[in-house]
Amino acid sequence: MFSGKAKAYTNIALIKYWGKKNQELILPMNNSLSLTLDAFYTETTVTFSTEFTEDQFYLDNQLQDSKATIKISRFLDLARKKTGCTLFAVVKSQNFVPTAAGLASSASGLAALAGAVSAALNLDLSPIALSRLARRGSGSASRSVYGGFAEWEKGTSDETSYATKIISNDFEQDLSMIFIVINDAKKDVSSRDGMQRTVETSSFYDGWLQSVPKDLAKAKAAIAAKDFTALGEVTEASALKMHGTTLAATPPFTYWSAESMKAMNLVRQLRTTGVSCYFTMDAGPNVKVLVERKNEEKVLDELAKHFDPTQLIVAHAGPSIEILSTEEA
Ligand code: 2P0
Repeated sequence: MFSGKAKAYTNIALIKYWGKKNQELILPMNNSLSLTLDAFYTETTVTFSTEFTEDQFYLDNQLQDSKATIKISRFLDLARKKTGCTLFAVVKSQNFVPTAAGLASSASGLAALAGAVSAALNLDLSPIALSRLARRGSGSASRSVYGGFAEWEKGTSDETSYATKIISNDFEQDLSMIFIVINDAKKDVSSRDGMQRTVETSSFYDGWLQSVPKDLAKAKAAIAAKDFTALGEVTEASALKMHGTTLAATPPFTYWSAESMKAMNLVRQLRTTGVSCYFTMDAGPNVKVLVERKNEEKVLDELAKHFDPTQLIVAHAGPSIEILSTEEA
């Protein structure tokens, strides 16, 4: 019996990943840049044993159906192939999210799975190799291998597409990200389907791709200079451009709800009163507000006038992936 356990934190992209050029290998169309956060994480244990007759996947103590398990099996196959291991595995994953807010993240989940399986099979992977493996599970997971800021280099092949840490002189310690949790009755378009539809049909997609290198350079320069305003401006611009592409897809779609718009407007209003803060959004209606830690209370107080306190979750920069144990029995 071999077992490994890992803990990985989620990350939020400041420069977004949106679109794949290779869906099988998960090679993205553009580089992305993220901040790993401390508030949400996943702990995963993978155990291989001769006694198991199939792969099983438990999420938050619930045995998952065959659809969810097949995805995990395919991912395990990548690691099994590396070592010639033919054993079945039991995967137990626990998502740690402050409220029942539906913020489960594939970034922390697939990064933790990659860490746990590599520990169980003694793959002895470098951070780059672990990032490449995590990427095969979910693109954004490639960035959760690192604490603080990370950049996922799009690359041109399985070998050359991976994330690396951005050296930041601890700038990330000055930052807070406030999640405004917006639950919406609308049927979701998954990020996987949404980005693919956009690549294939959106007349705005070329504009998105052209704008990313400049935004990425601005974000990296802002991090190097510890320039919060510049980082906030480019973060908000990247999110708006990404979301703009969905409006020109066929059929068109949006992740924004009326509550998302209300939150974004509040952030803009706060800026007009001299409080520096910026928003970003991902493939859902929640809004995340980037703010300097010194202004966190001020922004929270203002948001609390318009949203229920249970909708507001504060996160700070989080650490890199942790391999918690490797056991052989
Ligand atoms: C990001 N998102 O950069 C972007 C911004 C959502 C919007 O990465 O298909 O779960 O598994 O590679 O990583 C969410 O997509 O997608 C995501 P797959 P993933 O964070």
